[in-house]
Amino acid sequence: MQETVCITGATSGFGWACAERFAADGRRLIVIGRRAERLAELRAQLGAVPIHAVELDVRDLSAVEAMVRDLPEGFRDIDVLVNNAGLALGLEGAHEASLADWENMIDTNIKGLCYLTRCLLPGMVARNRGHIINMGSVAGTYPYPGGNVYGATKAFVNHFSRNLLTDLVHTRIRVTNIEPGLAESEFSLVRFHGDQRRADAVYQGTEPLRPVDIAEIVHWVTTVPPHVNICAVEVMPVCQSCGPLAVHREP
Ligand code: NDP
Ligand code: 8X3
Repeated sequence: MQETVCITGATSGFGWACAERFAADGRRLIVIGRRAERLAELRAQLGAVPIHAVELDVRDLSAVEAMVRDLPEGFRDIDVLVNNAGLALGLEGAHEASLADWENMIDTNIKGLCYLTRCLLPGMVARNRGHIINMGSVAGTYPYPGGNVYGATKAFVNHFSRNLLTDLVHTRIRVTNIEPGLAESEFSLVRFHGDQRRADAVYQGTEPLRPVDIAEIVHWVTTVPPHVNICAVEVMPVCQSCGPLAVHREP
């Protein structure tokens, strides 16, 4: 039977690359994002693959519920959910960061991910079959200046993934948290509210991870034998490491 894979945030970066990777493997796809023109582009690029594209804001619970309710025949039994939609906004210290940005990150990275999970899990449990792959981050483990709420949302994703496993231990459902480090996509352009020069500077002089690197890992965790669960994958480019603990010294 052909597996159905649902990918949020498929209009760019990791999500787009995951759609290409799973399409190459002959999976049936549900691709989700807010930008309709990108969804149309993705659909055109993937050609003959069975694909259901949904223009959806994951922060909107009733829209998520409607999306699940209205899934067309052939796309209802989702085998893999890639909870990838997410964003960082700003890099200011906690005392000067934008509260609107904080709310947006919490609503997208935490609440949106919970909405998709909660709405799709009952079907997976009823079928005793499924895999939830959450897009965490190294920022969920290692703090850095200005990471404040973004890092905290990814720490939520890490712990939520582990808690899901405990709730689902009586089932065949798998849960994986992918935790990438520096990767080049539209991530920094979004973080810096469209400032291309600031975004480019993030990757200058580095060889960052590419979306295709992450897509390979996301695909791989679905291909191990059914009794094996890859709980978490932390991945950084070779040019990155975790920093030393900081000590402030008076001059
Ligand atoms: P991109 O900005 O390239 O892609 C983000 C995707 O999320 C887009 O498809 C965007 O689609 C979608 N998205 C954002 N908000 C919403 C929303 N409210 N509803 C639906 N879709 C939404 O970034 P990446 O591919 O790099 O990021 C993907 C995930 O990986 C994120 O969760 C990010 O936090 C995480 N990550 C990224 C790293 C990096 O360095 N790049 C490292 C570690 C983790 P649209 O705008 O069309 O809605
Ligand atoms: C994205 C990686 O280090 O920019 O989650 O926060 S980082």
